[in-house]
Amino acid sequence: MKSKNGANDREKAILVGVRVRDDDQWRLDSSLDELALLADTAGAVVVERITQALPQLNAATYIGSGKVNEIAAAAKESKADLVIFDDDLSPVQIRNLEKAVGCKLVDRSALILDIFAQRAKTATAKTQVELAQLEYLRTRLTRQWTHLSRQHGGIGSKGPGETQIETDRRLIRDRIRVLKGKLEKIDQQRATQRKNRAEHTRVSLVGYTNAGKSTLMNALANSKVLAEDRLFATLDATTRVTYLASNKPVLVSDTVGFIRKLPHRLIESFKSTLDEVRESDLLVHVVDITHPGFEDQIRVVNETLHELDAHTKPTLMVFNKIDVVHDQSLMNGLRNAFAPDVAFVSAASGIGLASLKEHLVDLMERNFVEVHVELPVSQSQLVSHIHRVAEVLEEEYDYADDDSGAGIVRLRFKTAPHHHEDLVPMLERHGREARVQ
Ligand SMILES: Nc1nc2c(ncn2[C@@H]2O[C@H](COP(=O)(O)OP(=O)(O)OP(=O)(O)O)[C@@H](O)[C@H]2O)c(=O)[nH]1
Ligand SMILES: [Mg+2]
Repeated sequence: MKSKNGANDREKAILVGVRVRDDDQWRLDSSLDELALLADTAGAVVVERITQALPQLNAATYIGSGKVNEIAAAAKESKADLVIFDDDLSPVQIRNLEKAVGCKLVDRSALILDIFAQRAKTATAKTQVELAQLEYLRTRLTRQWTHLSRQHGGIGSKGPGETQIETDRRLIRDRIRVLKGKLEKIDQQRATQRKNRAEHTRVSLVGYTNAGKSTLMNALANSKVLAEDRLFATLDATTRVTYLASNKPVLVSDTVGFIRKLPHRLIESFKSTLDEVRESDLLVHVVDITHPGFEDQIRVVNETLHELDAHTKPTLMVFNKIDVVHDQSLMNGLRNAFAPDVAFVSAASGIGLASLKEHLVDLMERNFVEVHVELPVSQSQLVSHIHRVAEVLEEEYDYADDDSGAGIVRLRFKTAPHHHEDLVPMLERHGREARVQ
């Protein structure tokens, strides 16, 4: 990793954060702490932090002109290579600020995109990141183009810049089309894989970046997914089988971590990876209880789940890293707040894993749907299918008195919501179904 090399070849960065109206200082500080981690992950070394409280934002430069001068002076003084803004800026604001400050300037989204680009390993992740980057670039080019065309506007003034930008835009558009096509193929492959695994109950590990999802996945499934003390160690979904208390296997998926102000286009580009979350039966929301801002992180994860339309899924809250925390009253408070669907673990040392599995079974049982159905015995294939995807609690055959072999089978079974959805049309066609909550 670049950032582990000597400090000399690392870019020097100044961080800038803004507090608007009633944002509190603590929240700004913790957001800047996180921005510093992001900068480090991207390979830069932070030389200074500059903050400003503003009654309202400046359309042209985001911050006030006095602050712009202060940043310019600080950049000169510390020989900074770049300035990183904690909020997203418009292309115009970036251009104005770069001119005034005299060095490269990036916003939070661009920084996150850069990290994703550096860290993407799998073909899927690389394709998703490239798409997000091009979408980001495209919005910039569009506006720049408007700006240039106004500058050089008028008859006979078609400047070379404009032609170049038009060519760039076309190239970007073409490339975006190719990447979207690639992702569509990946989506189809993944959908087929998911169909092949459809008999299993599916659980996704979700949570803030660095919460310990991959470590937990490794502990649950005995796997060796990369887990490290870096933001965005995982950029693609990995799925493994694990066994809970019951003899039915479940599929656990480790996914990309969430972060405050995750660029929207990244979420869209990561659709293939995040479909895993959307199509799960249950979620395990992993929280780093040692992080001072873990409550904020929970909120950010919940908001992102909302954006993915996965916020209504049955969720087990799992507070991780309890090997480091010994605050009993904090844990009691959390247990009460999230009861009954809460567990405390140390994924790294294995503490609490048995209890986590019990909680997961419990959550599953409470959210699974119980079905009573009567089917003609001739529907033996459907009956076998039910045995595969559900836990059959009762099964009773009733044959007609004649020798025709006709008769009915009464079944009572419990199954995951997604199996129930698939089964309903089949059951409606062949039997009389009664759903019991
Ligand atoms: N002390 C302690 N550290 C842990 C525990 N679980 C994970 N960690 C550490 O937390 C860091 C992040 O762990 P990961 O499993 O990579 O976290 P992640 O949620 O997968 O992170 P991303 O993939 O970046 O979103 C690593 O340095 C782990 O060793 C734990 O139970 N206790
Ligand atoms: Mg991970």
